[in-house]
Amino acid sequence: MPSIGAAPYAFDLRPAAAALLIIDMQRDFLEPGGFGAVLGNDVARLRGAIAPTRAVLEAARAAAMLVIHTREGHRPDLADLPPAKRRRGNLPIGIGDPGPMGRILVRGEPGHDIVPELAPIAGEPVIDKPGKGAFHATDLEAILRGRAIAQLIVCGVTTEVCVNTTVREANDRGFDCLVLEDCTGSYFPEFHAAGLAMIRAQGGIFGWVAPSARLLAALS
Ligand code: TIU
Repeated sequence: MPSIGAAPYAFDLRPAAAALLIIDMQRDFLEPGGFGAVLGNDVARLRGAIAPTRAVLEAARAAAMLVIHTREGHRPDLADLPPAKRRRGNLPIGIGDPGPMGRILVRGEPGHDIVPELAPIAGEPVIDKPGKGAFHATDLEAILRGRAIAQLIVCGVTTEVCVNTTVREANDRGFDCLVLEDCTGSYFPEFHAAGLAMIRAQGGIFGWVAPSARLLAALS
């Protein structure tokens, strides 16, 4: 069983029981003109996570590890968009409105797609999620249980929003989460640091945190 140096203590990886979960690496969050930019954020802050996540994705594929991708977004008729989520922020352009990459956070639109560097391949489930957490209103848990997955290697954006929400949901469902710090990102450096600190605090109250190089070494 490979032992991965992590905080707050070593993570014992069981590759056959582990899945790589890549959260919301979508053009709407990582490229100009999407939801992240509409919220007033500098999307360049997230792009540093793409290359390390790509390396982890290739290693997971080589190790025949289950890879799951998520996308935050809504039905074109917006029937699954809570009015509160739509209203939030009093934005001039919000979810469902036309933007430079199509309708913001709407399934099937270019901006909703995963960035090309991390595009899913055949056999990798893609979870379309209407919320911040990947377990809310999705079949993620059924897919994981069906494959006897107990450990999640977590990458994606943003650290304090969809990554943290998902890790907390996973933790309450009994999954062990290892979050790869350089494969996550936030528009706010201080929230990135705090989001990772909150996961590993109190003896790993929500999970473990490690640099991706440690996982790559364990898988090689
Ligand atoms: N705004 C922000 O930081 N994040 C989101 O809205 N969604 C995700 O984190 N995926």
